[in-house]
Amino acid sequence: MNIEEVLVPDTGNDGEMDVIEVAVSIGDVIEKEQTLIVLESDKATMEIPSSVAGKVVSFKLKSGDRAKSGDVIAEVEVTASETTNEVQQEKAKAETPVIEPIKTAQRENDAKQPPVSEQKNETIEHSQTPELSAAAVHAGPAVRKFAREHAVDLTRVRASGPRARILQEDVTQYIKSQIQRAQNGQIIGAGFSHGAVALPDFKQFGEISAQTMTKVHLKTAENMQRSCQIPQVTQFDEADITALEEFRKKQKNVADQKGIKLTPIAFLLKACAYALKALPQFNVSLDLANQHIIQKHYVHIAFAVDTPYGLFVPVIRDVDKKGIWEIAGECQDLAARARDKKLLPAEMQGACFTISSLGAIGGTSFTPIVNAPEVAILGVSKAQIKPVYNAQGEWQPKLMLPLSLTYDHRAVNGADGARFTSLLGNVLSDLRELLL
Ligand code: CAO
Repeated sequence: MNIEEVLVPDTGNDGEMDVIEVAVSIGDVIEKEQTLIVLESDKATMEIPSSVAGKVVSFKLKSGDRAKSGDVIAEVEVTASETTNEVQQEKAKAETPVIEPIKTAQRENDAKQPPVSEQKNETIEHSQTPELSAAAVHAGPAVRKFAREHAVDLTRVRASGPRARILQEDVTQYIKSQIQRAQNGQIIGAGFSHGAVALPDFKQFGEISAQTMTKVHLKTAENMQRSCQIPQVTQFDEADITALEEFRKKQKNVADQKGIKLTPIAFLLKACAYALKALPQFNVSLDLANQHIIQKHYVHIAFAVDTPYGLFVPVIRDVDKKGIWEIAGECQDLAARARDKKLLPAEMQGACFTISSLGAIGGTSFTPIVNAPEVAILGVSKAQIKPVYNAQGEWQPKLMLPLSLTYDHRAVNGADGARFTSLLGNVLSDLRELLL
């Protein structure tokens, strides 16, 4: 077993330099000239390649250390072809690659590059698992830095430089192609890199396992992240649904005869349709590219369905034109098919507004996220009996339903937000309003 020490070569720098990156780990099988570490002085950054090929058996430096010419970087168990007789050592020395510092000017230039997020949407493809580690690819520190800043996994980038070296143009080209694919709808999960958090190695804290995210999960996460960029405000209110619940319970026999489960969601859908008609500024989408407000003259409302496969959001069309039984029946059918994964894509499209009802589960309030390009969403929490002071100066037990209306503040102003929940409260506390 031939173990050789790989040293920091003569870099032309007298003093110590910072180790800013360690590109291999103990146990890695490396090739000759593969980058081991990246050193940085106040003038330049340079990658230090290995002078031998083999297996790394020990590593003497870590990120944050300081190193100078002659310091041992690693011990490598050299492969058979890399024998250590003196002649070959001399040959190896002669072949030691020239260390070319990346000029500070170039690094500054790199730093001046606007992040891709400012140029176009950032993209990452999540569907494949890289076989190589990023450390094993051939790329200079400036390119690695550029890739890191743009959340690009270098193992996915095609190299066009000499000896399969990845150039900055290759990374730029990769980003462009990913943007193109994302715009063509070829990538699910595109856009995650915006605000992405660099993950630590969780194994250092304890046992972990990982499972691949489902397409539903990825799509939901992507939509949520995109929607979170909207400036949105949540308006809280409570509706007195004491009378509504009495009425609903009285309908139990009729409901049984019809084979329909009548739950609060049907009334909520109807009340929201009423409010969308009364306050049409909530029934719009913003077309900012063309500076248009698109007013919808139909009232299609989506409702979130919790399923073991993730969140599905089917849409009930023309809610304003339908009666409570029809709405309740459709709701039941769509929710059942969502849980069986049998919804058609068209049944999840075209909504003007969404309801997210967590009332059957619990909670006093929450802040739902607007489902763009819709401009508002109603969150519903668990109804509870509370003492309410009435106009006659008496405390009365009332069943109060918590409402959380989140709206896109670019489309709707705060006063209208309060008007919407207040109107909903009136309608839900006295269904006769719906007749007016
Ligand atoms: N307060 C108190 N009780 C409520 C309630 C509320 N706000 N809403 C429903 N309930 C009651 C119902 O009346 C029913 O009780 P009864 O059988 O005694 O009448 C019970 O809770 C179960 O209701 P349900 O869940 O079967 O029916 P639903 O029509 O209210 O809800 C659906 C349907 C599809 C909205 C719901 O099943 C669901 O999936 N909710 C989760 C939505 C979700 O995940 N949102 C988060 C999205 S991310 O923001």
